Amino acid sequence: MSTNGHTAPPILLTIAGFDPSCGAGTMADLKTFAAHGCYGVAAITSMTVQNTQAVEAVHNTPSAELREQLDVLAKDCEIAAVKIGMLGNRGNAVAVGEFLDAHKFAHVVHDPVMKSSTGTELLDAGGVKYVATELLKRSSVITPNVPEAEILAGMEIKDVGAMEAAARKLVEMGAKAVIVKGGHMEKVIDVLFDGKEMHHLGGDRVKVENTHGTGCTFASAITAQLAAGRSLLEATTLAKAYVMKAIEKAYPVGKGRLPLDHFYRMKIEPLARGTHEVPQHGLHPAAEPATH
Ligand code: PXL
Repeated sequence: MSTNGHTAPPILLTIAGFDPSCGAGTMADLKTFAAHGCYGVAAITSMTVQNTQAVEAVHNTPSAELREQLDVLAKDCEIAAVKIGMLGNRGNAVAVGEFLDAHKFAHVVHDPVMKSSTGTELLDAGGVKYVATELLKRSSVITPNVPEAEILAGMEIKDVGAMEAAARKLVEMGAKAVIVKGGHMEKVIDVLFDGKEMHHLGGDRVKVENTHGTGCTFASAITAQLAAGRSLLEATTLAKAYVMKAIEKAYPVGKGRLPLDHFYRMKIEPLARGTHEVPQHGLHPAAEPATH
């Protein structure tokens, strides 16, 4: 093993789609991991063709290739936790299910993405069925939004009571814990059920409609907090605070939805450009500021 004496931070694996505009999917996940001091590795389930305005096409990774990506990482890195996002289709969902069975990961956070915020299908019907009957049993926690919880639990959700009922139903179906995200509801409450206790997580209404990648960011922040040893309730509370702040600080990159500012914390205090960052042997002369 090559080492320089430094210890690696927790290594987190995201299994999700690639969004070239980098607001959602693996890139949102990797930015969130980095913002939490973790090292992210990624297996791509799907190459989406999208910008901040729309998803124009979806090219799912062939399942055999996804398997190769997962195996090459697992045989090399000590993975502290796994985050699952867009799967694309049943074949890829099954590949992920088999991967989880082959390696017993300490934490698996599954955001059961089904559609993009602009309405494009990101998981086929067979995939939805596999998630409901098989994959949800293999996660530490699943984080559906209300439309996804309606599909997985097979019930209509109109209020917080129904969000609770759906969370209970998903636990009956085999999920260890469920967070039903109420971002689409009148009252912005997330419901967390761990099979024993029901918790409500409140929050200010932030403009989720205008942003992109909030679900990916939330699930990734939970993953990082779980890997840091926090309880699910603590992890979720901290992840919610992080995502709300990152939404508040979202900025325009293209002409469409706003990507979050995953690194807002770095701007609370200006980054110290201290002399400690200058190599001991000094900078190459070409890098010195020009004299006037
Ligand atoms: O936000 C859901 C989502 C997840 N993953 C990928 C996406 C999207 C939405 O567009 O593109 C790759």
